[in-house]
Amino acid sequence: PPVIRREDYTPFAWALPETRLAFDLGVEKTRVTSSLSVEPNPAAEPSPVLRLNGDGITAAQVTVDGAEISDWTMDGPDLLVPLSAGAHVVGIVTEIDPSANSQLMGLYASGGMLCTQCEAEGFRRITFFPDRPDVLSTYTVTMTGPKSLFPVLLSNGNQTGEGQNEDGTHWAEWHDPWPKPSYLFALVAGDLVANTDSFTTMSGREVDLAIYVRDGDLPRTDHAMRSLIKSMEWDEQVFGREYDLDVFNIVAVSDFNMGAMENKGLNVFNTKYVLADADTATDGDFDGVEGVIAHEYFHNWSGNRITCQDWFQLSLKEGFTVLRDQMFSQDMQGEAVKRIEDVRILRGVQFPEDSGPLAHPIRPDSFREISNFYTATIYNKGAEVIRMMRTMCGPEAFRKGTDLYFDRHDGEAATCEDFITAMEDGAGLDLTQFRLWYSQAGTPKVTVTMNYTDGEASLTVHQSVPATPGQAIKKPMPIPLKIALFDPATGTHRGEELLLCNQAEQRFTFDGFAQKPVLSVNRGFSAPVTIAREIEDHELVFLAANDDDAFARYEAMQDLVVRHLTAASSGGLSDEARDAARDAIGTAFGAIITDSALDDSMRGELMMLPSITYLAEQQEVADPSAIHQQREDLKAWLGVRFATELAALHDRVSQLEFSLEKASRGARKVKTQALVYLASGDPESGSKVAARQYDAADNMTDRQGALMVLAGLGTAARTDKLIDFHRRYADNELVVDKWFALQASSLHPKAIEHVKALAEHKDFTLRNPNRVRSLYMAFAANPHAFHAEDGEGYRLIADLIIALDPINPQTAARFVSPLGRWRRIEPKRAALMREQLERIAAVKTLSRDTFEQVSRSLG
Ligand code: B3K
Ligand code: ZN
Repeated sequence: PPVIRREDYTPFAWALPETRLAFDLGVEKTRVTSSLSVEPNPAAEPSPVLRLNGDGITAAQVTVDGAEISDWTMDGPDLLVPLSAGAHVVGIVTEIDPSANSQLMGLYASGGMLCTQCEAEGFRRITFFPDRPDVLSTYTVTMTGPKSLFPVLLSNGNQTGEGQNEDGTHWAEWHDPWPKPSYLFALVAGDLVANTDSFTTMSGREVDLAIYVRDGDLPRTDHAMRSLIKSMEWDEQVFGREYDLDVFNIVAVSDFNMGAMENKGLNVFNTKYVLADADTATDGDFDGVEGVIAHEYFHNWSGNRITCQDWFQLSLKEGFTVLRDQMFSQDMQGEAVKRIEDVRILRGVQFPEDSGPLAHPIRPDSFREISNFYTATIYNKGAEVIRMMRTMCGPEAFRKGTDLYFDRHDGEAATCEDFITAMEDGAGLDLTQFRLWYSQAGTPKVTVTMNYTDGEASLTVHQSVPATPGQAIKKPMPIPLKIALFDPATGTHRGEELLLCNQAEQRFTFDGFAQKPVLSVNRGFSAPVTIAREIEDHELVFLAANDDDAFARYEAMQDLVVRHLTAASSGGLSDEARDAARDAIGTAFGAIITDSALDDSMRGELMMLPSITYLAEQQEVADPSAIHQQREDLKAWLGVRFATELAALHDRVSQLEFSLEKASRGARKVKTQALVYLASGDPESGSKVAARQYDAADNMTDRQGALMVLAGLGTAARTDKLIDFHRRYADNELVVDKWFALQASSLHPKAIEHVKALAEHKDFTLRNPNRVRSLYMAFAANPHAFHAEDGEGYRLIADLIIALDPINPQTAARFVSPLGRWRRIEPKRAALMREQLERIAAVKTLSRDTFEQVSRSLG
């Protein structure tokens, strides 16, 4: 498959002011008749042919200005129509089989309904079209189909007509007045019911809201509706953005490759991000719904009104929209805890990506398959980069910058450069050097050392950006570091400072200290970098107890544990050194679980040990089983050392009534955290507490938490509760997904055997991405099982990739990156991982998606 390069961008030769689509709908056969009005694009080189992209489709008929033509040709998958200069109407008929579409790109069938997914290049599987984001057109869509099968017919924009036919079919016409690229097209036809509401916009326009689901799912849509309304309000208040159609529709679909899709006026969602009630969804699931609803809604401005010139600009809409949804969730749920969660995701997923074979800048320079670039780098690092702009200029100036961006580029297909320039002009930033964040991959490493003499503290900040594939040499970047210097005697500091570090090495001095201050650095995670600081354990204990920046407090606790586990798992830690480190960790941990000034949801964050992935990331070459072992040992030690306090904590929070309020949610978080340590310290009694928590649960958070702990134990309660859980929720596919995931991610020594057995379970299928992910993503993210010494975990994932690739290449390719980490794993396992990558590479019929990921990983 060819490489596509950013530098090769040229505008399309033709403009398409209007697009008419008529769908004659059937699950096995759908006929698509398009009518494209085209005219030469004055901004492009003229061309005597109109190139229309296709993928796996053939044209039954092609007309130009009403007359059938026969001199059209195919160039690979694309249709070429010769055209003289001037305006024309090109008509094309295609026939497709939605029921055979297992890739879930284009028009496909899911549980009897028909739906679409077009981003990035799915529209070309429906009809021939210039399927690129910079060709904007106004769409009018007519759908006709049997009313019994498809009582609901939806597309983008506003409904403009409907009617019955004598043969039992009916039809609907939808018109979207906003010109849009083809990737934002959507169609849904099915037997659905709706939760409806309405919203009055800031200028007083009434918008009808509807969330469409299968019949039985209606009671689980209230949280999604509330989230939508809150998102609409928030975007008006915080970004000044108003909604622009008379309707906003959301449809929930069970078979979906990702979370959701922001199609204009018709968002299509994975059921996982719509359906939630206390019995079937955890607090985390509730937050996921709120965050994804917000994300897709916010795309209406950052993505739809202003879209991307080409797919290299993907972070223009995704990075910005992730920042917007993070800010929204921070406002809804509390700033500190949400920030910690977002950083945990960044470090757990994006940092490893940035230090591995798939590293790429947030604005990539080339790709083979764009689906492979919907990554944590484009999304989450992209959000961090824009967040840094906001940190540097402050919220008011930032708003001026975004206002200018929306104003200047409304209705356009823009570039990251356009966004940067609008920020410079509107927010008053000079981003000349900052642009490097768009072009350089790799997580900067920052080292901070402090010299203290005669009342003066001087900080030396050194930065380097590691080499990444295709980028050997890097330049220093502007890194905004928030710091504070604490007086250890008083436990206070004299104000936060923002240091802008933009050279390889810099020195900052501060004076007037009676004794050596304690450094709190990268407060609020002001820059997406790794920090190495010279600091004593007792100073970290001090910060973990006293820092007034919640993130920094969390970070101090993490650092304390990371240092110890890194040393312990690389071997050669003396007994005295271990005791000293555990003592320090114990002091900090004890303070956290007993500090009555701390709210429980923050307590829950502070109690969490760093993940194995994050710990492995700290070492050039890691031994996952050594890290796992040391981490488990520490957990058990804490569980024993604090058995009384943890039991008391578990008791206290178990008294609280269920509600979705902050205090009650915090209590649930701490409840399962306490259980985790108790069970680790004493599996027998922990199992009893877990079984009690399971039985007493009146909500999924407590029930899943208890079952998660039980799934890792070898007790009888494990089997009992797993059977009970499946029986209780057998008809709820999202909860059955949890049942698979809990077993695949368990600490049980036989997790790998369990996964093999579950793959044969009657409820398992490769056709449903949620189910595949619930078993195999959970497994690939379970280090002790995935990294089994004999390589069985690697083989299992390779087998999956090979089996899934012909069915759903986009989802299959997502499983390559866990194997691609081989360079950072100890040599024996690394060889076994590589061997599996080579086995996949040897498959002749590999999809473009999987081929690209495997070859980069071997590279
Ligand atoms: N824009 C979509 C992602 C589409 C992924 C296509 N492979 C969802 C989102 O980011 O909001
Ligand atoms: Zn998005």
